[in-house]
Order: sequence, then structure tokens, then C-alpha cells
Amino acid sequence: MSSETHFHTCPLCEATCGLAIDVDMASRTVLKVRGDDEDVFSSGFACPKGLAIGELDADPDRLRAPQVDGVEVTWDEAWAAVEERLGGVIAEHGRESVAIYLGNPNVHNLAGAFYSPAVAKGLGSPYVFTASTVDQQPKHVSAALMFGHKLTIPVPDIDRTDYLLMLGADPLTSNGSLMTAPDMPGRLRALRARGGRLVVVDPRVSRTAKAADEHIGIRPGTDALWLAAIAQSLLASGLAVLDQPHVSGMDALPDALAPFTPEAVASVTRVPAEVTRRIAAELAAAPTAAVYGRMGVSTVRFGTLGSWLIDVINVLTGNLDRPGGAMFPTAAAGQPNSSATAKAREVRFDRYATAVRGLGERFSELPSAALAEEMLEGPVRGMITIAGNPALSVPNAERMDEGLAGLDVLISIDCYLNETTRHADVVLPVPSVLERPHYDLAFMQLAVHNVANWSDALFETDQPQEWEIQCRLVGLLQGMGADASVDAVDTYILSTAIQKEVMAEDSPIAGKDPAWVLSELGEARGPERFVDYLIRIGPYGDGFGADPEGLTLASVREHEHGLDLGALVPRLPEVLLTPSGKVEVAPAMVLADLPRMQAALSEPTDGLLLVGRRHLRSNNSWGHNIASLVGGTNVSTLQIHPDDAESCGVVDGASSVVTSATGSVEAVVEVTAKVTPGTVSMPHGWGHGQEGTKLSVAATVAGTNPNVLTGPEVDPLSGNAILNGVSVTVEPVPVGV
Ligand SMILES: Nc1nc2c(c(=O)[nH]1)N[C@H]1C(S)=C(S)[C@@H](COP(=O)(O)OP(=O)(O)OC[C@H]3O[C@@H](n4cnc5c(=O)[nH]c(N)nc54)[C@H](O)[C@@H]3O)O[C@H]1N2
Ligand SMILES: Nc1nc2c(c(=O)[nH]1)N[C@H]1C(S)=C(S)[C@@H](COP(=O)(O)OP(=O)(O)OC[C@H]3O[C@@H](n4cnc5c(=O)[nH]c(N)nc54)[C@H](O)[C@@H]3O)O[C@H]1N2
Ligand code: SF4
Ligand SMILES: [Mo]
Repeated sequence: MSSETHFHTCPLCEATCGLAIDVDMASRTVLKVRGDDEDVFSSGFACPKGLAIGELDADPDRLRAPQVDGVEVTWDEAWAAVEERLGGVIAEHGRESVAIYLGNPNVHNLAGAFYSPAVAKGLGSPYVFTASTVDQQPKHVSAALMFGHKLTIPVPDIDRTDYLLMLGADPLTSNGSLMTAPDMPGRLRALRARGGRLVVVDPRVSRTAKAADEHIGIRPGTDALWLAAIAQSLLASGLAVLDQPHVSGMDALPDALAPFTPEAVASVTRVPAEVTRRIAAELAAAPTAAVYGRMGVSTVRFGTLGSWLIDVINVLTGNLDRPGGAMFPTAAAGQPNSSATAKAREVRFDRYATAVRGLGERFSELPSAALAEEMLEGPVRGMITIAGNPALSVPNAERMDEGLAGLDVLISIDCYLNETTRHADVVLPVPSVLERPHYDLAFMQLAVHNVANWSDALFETDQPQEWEIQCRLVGLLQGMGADASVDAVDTYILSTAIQKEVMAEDSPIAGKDPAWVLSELGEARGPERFVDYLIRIGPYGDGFGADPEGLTLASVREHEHGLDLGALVPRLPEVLLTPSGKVEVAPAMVLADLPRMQAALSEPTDGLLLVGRRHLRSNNSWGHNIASLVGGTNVSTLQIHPDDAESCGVVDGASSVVTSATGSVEAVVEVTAKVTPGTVSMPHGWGHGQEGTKLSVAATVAGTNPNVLTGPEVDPLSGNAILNGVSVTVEPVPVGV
């Protein structure tokens, strides 16, 4: 065997670690994986998932051939089935009877970045669902209203800050989210070593909470109330920096937040008023500080209010857009807020709505929490899923499964026969993560340091690339039949983008002939050509000759350990796309939701609230088929505090019945002080072992799906699902059952 080393950015989470992969090319075998010490961003860090990337690639359960009704077929047969069955439903019931669900790996994959929007557009249905509405949609809504674009999201300048207040995030487990920062353990250690302070707000004693200077065990679902009290305290005590040239709406804040004093929120949040006032004062006094929040702030009933308040506090403490505060990255490619085509305009919502509950659209998406009812009671009869597992990931799981089972047609682009794709008429499999090139288009826009990093595919494959599959589907949906030319569709999608760009005054290619631009991009096709195009028109690009020193994909590619583009730089006001050209700190739509939160000040605070958790070796619903990643502490249990276990009469290791307004499950009890009293926790992505799946390892560790318990309710401003802070009861399994 001869070993050679390839460098590849890990696409499995948002951290973008550089991996050094030793391979024997002759036998197509991964010999060893380690963190790439020379990677300009991750400097040798990698987590167990990245190190298991060879096992993922080699997984015998990973689909290599298309399936029709669970039986392996040729690609021609598969496409014929797609055309007949999907075409049949569209012909009979119209395009609006078919939904599309785009799952999380779409943002970790260039096919998802460039082509799945075209699939959704080609489908022409209002029923576009994505994993965003079970995740970060509240942040997109607050960012769009405050900064003018849903992707203009400030990230904590973690390498320079003096004080980090972190809510509802556990980056020592998740490796960070909406904050691309490989080696979170090292970065947090460095923060404390330089005298900085880390405060973690979480109803669980998470890994990150354990590593913090201070842990605040907030009551689930109440972060927005607490953040409102921090902001109120800053304003009332005169600590807020009110005079800021790029900020509009400051005057409205004191009255709007007046009801949320530290005293008023103390009992509902379980945080004593003196702690709240102290944290507000510490934030104001720190030379630099950043407030950052994730799942625990977002996927709750006041998700948008909490997401908004985080940036309100970053503004009030004078930390928005300054080094050490919360800053806007400058990505090399594809960032809307540095694109010449982006126009400042009013954000419009609710242009259309779901049929059953009338839940309004946000950014041309409908809430995934409404998908089950739209299938069972609404007009949805068919569905396309791309890289998604809604059967496990979306609330109201029993109804979701019923809906998926009852569809007239389900077409899935995926690599496994799992809890969702088991219902599919046709599964179109995609190459492994090592058989495709990679560039982290989405996450470089959220990175705490500006970098660019291209990875070539490590292995060749006989399977079609995912982008080719998606182009073919676009062709089919646009009426070109199942034999549509991939090249024609690809070139059409890129040409459309180029035509828009040359019309934009500020573009480096303004006024150029689109055909010339296309020809300059040479022989490459698919994502490779697209990324080259975006780098060249981007902020560091060569502008197709306008700046001969600037970047192209070829020059980025020369840096196999990544290209360092420097620390984040201030971007106000240039980054803003609001009609006023200012940061809108008090959007009317957000203020209008405050009375709903005020009503929560007097709610009862007894009972148990369910929250989630992640495990270092988990990857949402699809990491459980890798033997080295499951077992040990990565198991599906219901964590409950000893006091609550006693009052519920449940014991460690035994089964319990957990019941919510939506459903009931059996879960194995883990009695532990890692959760605060009143809080119980279950990880998501479990519930394997179902008939018709082909996940032989996952089936042995099946676990329980907490989304049987989470319900159809949404955060009204964003339509986001409520996954955390769900009211439940816990009982022993009745004797004799
Ligand atoms: N190992 C691993 N890494 C992952 C993933 C994975 O499945 N496994 N998934 C990836 C994805 S898709 C995402 S979106 C990110 C998510 O990244 P994070 O948000 O950092 O991930 P979580 O571990 O879910 O952390 C959420 C924390 O919020 C806490 N929490 C729950 N409810 C509340 C609340 O009401 N208030 C507060 N303050 N805290 C609360 C939970 O106890 C938990 O510790 O992780 C990514 N990285
Ligand atoms: N209760 C609860 N529920 C949650 C969460 C929670 O914290 N608690 N977290 C939520 C969050 S943050 C998220 S992001 C969602 C995730 O929800 P989803 O995106 O629906 O689910 P995943 O588990 O990420 O499933 C990814 C699917 O893509 C497939 N896949 C992997 N790589 C590729 C690829 O390159 N191409 C294609 N075509 N397919 C691929 C996998 O086989 C799998 O079927 O779950 C959400 N659900
Ligand atoms: S932290 Fe994320 S990007 Fe880094 S190795 Fe692990 S899964 Fe891959
Ligand atoms: Mo996510």
C-alpha cells in the first residue's frame, strides 16, 4: 500500500476544520484522518466526527444505487419513475400540490447552495420547507429587519473579546453555529487565558457551561424575557451608549422594554434581579463584549424576540461592529451583503400562507412545523426531499410520519434509506462527502476570521454528482423531460446570475457581455465554475481583470491549507441593506410582539419543561450509523434532576413515560444534576429501527424521538418550531405493561 495525504475541509458541521487524510488511492481506502496542523483556521483541531469521515465514506449502508419502492434500479429506471410519478401528481393536482423539504446538509454542500434553490423554483410551488424553520429562522427574521438581509448576522469576535455572554448554545459540543470557529475549546481557553470572562446561560450544565466562569441556569424558554431585562437595565441605569450614528430607533426602546425590569422577570426566568443587574453592568464595563445565542434562544416561543434582543444589547453596549464585539464577516464568495446586485429594500412577509392554519411565508419559506397538517388536511399530495429527514427532525412526528406514508409521491435525494426516505417512491443517491469538492460558501459568511478554502474531491466516483442530479431534476420540472442536458441547465442557472450581475452599476463586471464572462470561466462546470465566478466578483476577487492581483478559484486552490484573509473588519454602514441605511434597532413588527411576552411575566412556573441537547459524536439524525460515534455517552436518555426524579417516582436506568400536549413516548431515565430542577432533556435525531430503513448500526441503538412530544405551535414572528421549553409530565411505565 502506498499512502498519500490529501487535505479536505470537513463538511459535517459549521466549524470547517481542515482534515489531513492519508489514503491508499489504489484500493480507495482512507488509512488515517487527523486535524491538519497547517490549516490557517483550525490549526490541527478536529472532532470525533471529522476523524470518522473515512467510516462515513465506507459505510456499507450508504446508498450507491437508486431505489424505486425500496428496490435497487438503474439510473434510467429511476428517472423514468420520477418523471411518471412526480409528473403524474403535478399533471393531476398542479404544482402547488407538491412540497419540497430542504434539509440541513444542503448548507454544507455546494449542490445545495447553487442548485436546490433552482429545484424549488423549477417546482413552482409555494410549499417550500427547510430545516431553517426548525432552527435559526428567528435570527434570519431579526437580521433582515435590523440589518436589511437575512444573512447579515453578526458573529462574536471570539478571538478578541473580553467578555462573552452565551445563551442557549453549547459550542464545546456542537462546535459552534452561526459562528464558524474551529477549535472552540482552544478559542474559549484563550479567551479566559487573556483575562476574558465567559458567562453561559443554559438550563443544563452543558460542557460549555462547565468550562465557563459563570453558569446561569435559566428556566427554559425565557431567555428573551431575561435579555429584555438586561437591555432595560442598561437603559434605565444610563449605561447604554445611545448616541450612535448608524443606529435608528433608539428612542423607542426605553418605553417598549419598560415592563421587563430585572425584578419583573426574576421569577419567570429563575434569575435573581441582582444577577441580571450585575451582568448588565459587567457587559457595559467590559472593554469589549459580545452577546451570542443559538438553539436555546431560537427554537422557543419567543425566538425572534430573543434573537433581536441579543443584537439590541450588542448595540446598547457599543459593541456592534467593533473588534472584540459582534462583527460582520467579509466572505470571499457569495455573500449577499457585499454583492453589487443587493438592493436596500423593505422586508416583506406574509405574501402567502399555509392552507390549514394560515401561517405566513418568510423569505419564500413556510414553517416546517405546519408540514404534517398540510399533508394530512391541506393540499399537499407529493413531496421532494433533498438532504432532509423530516420524519425525525420536525415536530409533531407521529402526524409527520402519517403524512409521509400517505403521500401520492415522495422523491428523495439522499444517501440513506432512513425514517423519511423509507416512504419514498424513488431515492436518488448522492456521492460520499469525499467524492465531491467542497467550499464552505455558507459558513465563511459567518466565520470569526476571514478565510477561503477549496477542497478537491478526494475520490472519483461512477455515481452522478449531486449537482448533476439536481440539474436533471430542474430540467424535468421545467418540462424538458428526464433527459434534460445537465450542462444546459447548469449554464442556464449561472448565466442568469451573470446577467443580473453585469447590470449592477457597482459590479466589477458592470456592462460586460455575459457570454464573455462565461467564456472567461473556462472548461470547469458545476459548483467549481460557480465558486470561481463568485470569488472573482467578490470583495477579494480579480473582477475578471479589473484587479489583476485579486483572487480566482485557481489562486485560492494553491493554498491547500486555506487562505487567510485576515481578522474581521468594521463594516458599518456599508454592510446595511435597510431602506434607511441604518441599523433598525426597534423594528415595528418586533415591538408588536412584546405584549405577548409581557403576558408571560405572570405565568405559573411549576411543572417540567423539555429541552434538547447534542452530543459531541452526534450529527442530527444521520450520524448514528457510524459504529465509533454511537454508544457510551452518546445515547438517547431522558435526563432529569434527582429532585424531580424523586417527585415523579422514576429511577435511573428505568423506562418512563413522557407526555406532552402533542404526544407520548417511552424514554430511558438518566437521573443527573446536569439538568437544573424543572428541566428535562432529550437529544434529537433518535427513533431509529423503523421498518423499511437500512441503517443497521442505528437500528441497534434506536432511541426515542423527542419530536413526538414537540408540537405544531410556532414562534409567530418567524414561523419557527418550538423545540425547547415544551411542557411535559414524566411517570414510571405503568406496572404490567
Ligand atoms: N455534535 C454535534 N454538533 C452539531 C450538531 C449535532 O447534531 N451534533 N448539529 C449542528 C446543528 S444543525 C446546529 S443548528 C448546531 C446547534 O448548535 P448549538 O445551539 O450550540 O447546539 P446545542 O448543543 O443544541 O445547544 C443548545 C443549548 O441550549 C440549551 N437550551 C435549551 N433550551 C434552552 C433555553 O430555553 N434557554 C437557554 N438559555 N438554553 C437552552 C441546551 O441545554 C443546549 O445546551 O449544532 C451543530 N453541530
Ligand atoms: N427536538 C429537536 N429537533 C430538532 C433539533 C433539536 O435541537 N431538537 N434540531 C433541529 C436542527 S438545528 C436541524 S438543522 C434539523 C435537521 O433536520 P434535517 O435536515 O431534516 O435532518 P438531518 O438529520 O440533518 O438529515 C439530513 C439528511 O440528509 C442526508 N444527507 C447527508 N448528507 C447529504 C448530502 O450531501 N446530500 C444529500 N442529498 N443528502 C445528504 C442524510 O442521510 C439525512 O437523511 O433538525 C432539527 N430538529
Ligand atoms: S468540528 Fe465539525 S468541521 Fe470540525 S471535524 Fe468536527 S464535524 Fe468536522
Ligand atoms: Mo441546525
